[in-house]
Amino acid sequence: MPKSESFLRLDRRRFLESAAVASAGMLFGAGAGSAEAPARGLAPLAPRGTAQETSPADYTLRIATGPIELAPNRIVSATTYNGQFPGPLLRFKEDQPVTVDVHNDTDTPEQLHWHGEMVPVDVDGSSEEGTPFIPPRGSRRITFTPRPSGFRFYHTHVRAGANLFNGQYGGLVGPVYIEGREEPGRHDREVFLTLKEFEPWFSRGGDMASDLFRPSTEVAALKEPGEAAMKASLAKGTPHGYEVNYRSFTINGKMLGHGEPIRVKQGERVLFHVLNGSATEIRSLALPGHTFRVVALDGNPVPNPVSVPVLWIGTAERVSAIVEMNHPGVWVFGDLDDDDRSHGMGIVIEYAGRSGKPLWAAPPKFHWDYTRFAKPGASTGAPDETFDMRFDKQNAADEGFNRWTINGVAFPKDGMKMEPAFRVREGKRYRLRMSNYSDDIHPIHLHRHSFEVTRFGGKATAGVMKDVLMLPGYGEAEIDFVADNPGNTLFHCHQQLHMDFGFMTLFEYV
Ligand SMILES: [Cu+2]
Repeated sequence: MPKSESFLRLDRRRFLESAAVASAGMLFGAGAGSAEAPARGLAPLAPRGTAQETSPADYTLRIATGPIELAPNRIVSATTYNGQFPGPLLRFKEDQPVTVDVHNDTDTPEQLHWHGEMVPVDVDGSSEEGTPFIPPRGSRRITFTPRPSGFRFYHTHVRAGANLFNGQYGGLVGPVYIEGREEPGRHDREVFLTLKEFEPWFSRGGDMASDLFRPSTEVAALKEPGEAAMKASLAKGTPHGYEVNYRSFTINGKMLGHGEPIRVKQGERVLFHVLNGSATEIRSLALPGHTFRVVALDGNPVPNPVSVPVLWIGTAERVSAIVEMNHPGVWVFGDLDDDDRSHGMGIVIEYAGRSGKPLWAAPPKFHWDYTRFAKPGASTGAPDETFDMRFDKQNAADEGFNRWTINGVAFPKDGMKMEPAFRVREGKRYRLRMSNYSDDIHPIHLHRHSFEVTRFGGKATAGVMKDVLMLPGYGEAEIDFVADNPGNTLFHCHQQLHMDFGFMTLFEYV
């Protein structure tokens, strides 16, 4: 039985249990049933006895905190969907409406964001746009039409701030696959991998510089003022702003060597759908002796599927890549970073008939370049309007955390008070010309729309459609999107520390 069907059956049973609890509440009267009144300003629970409680949902997700076992004797407390990490793989069919019940068994309001899907504001899972919260000890039923096809995901969208149990630091991440009429690439089987760190802690170190991009994506006109601002701050005796580090690293919730290996046969073509579910980290992956034929980025088929020895995956990005299993052995499929890999960021690939200790070998040096997957020589039409976006870091300016600004404005922590900063009209094409005046890489994300990468690393490009883009340190990039999904639209850096401390803004349809 495909995985998704077993989840569906489980969900139906869970729904019946919760429906039984709800009717018991009715028998005991309003007093017992309404002990947990929704907090002020939150969407009320639907009235009892409506269709909402008499027809089962297609899927049920239950948000609750509990223990998850990353390895023997490494059991951590985390908030998850349905008591598991990652959350259940939800398989939808493009353009076929689904109903999802989301129960929140925690004491704090929740938001469930359908990342990469073109859903309305009411469903999207962003309070900044206007999505109602899932109340503490309450639930919310949503119905929407999944689109576009491809590899998407769902995750919490609440602010964590300095609380490392909240937001995406916990286990609230799960994969979504929307089946379209045509699936990219020829393959024998599919494997979903969710990369995620646990046990976060703060440090004062500056982030390590990374040379994952080529050609040199640094722009002197951005670097000089950025470095000068940092130098001035440190000269005043201000330490570096807080960064987050982790003690445990996992793929599909298990540290390297502690989950089931991926068992393969020689000659098999395995399509890996890799999701970086991290709150803050950029990840890399290599499989010794094998290459990855990248067929889709963020779930969208790429115009030019080419083979690469290494995958670089920014926070919230997805890569779908086919690996032809033609190098028999037992291998570590893991992160290039020795320290992260030795703390768990990897999974074992085991060929049939092979045994022994899994082997790792560092791949050749390789730089990541989105334009590699574009059609050579293709160009894109002119936008109707271009917005300039300048991103700045104010070192340790917000109670020891770096404050982030877009065109000089930090998004307020009480996001409800933000006036949309950008205005768009339905049907028009917009270009975002982004300049990063900081040394950090920013995985920028636009909600409810896909965008086309139109300039990267100083090169014009076309045809690569994404919903997250790693903007290099002191780098520039341009992305175009068509305003085709009316309603407030959130734009933010997907690095949790950055979005929580200002790196967000709103687009408004007028
Ligand atoms: Cu960022």
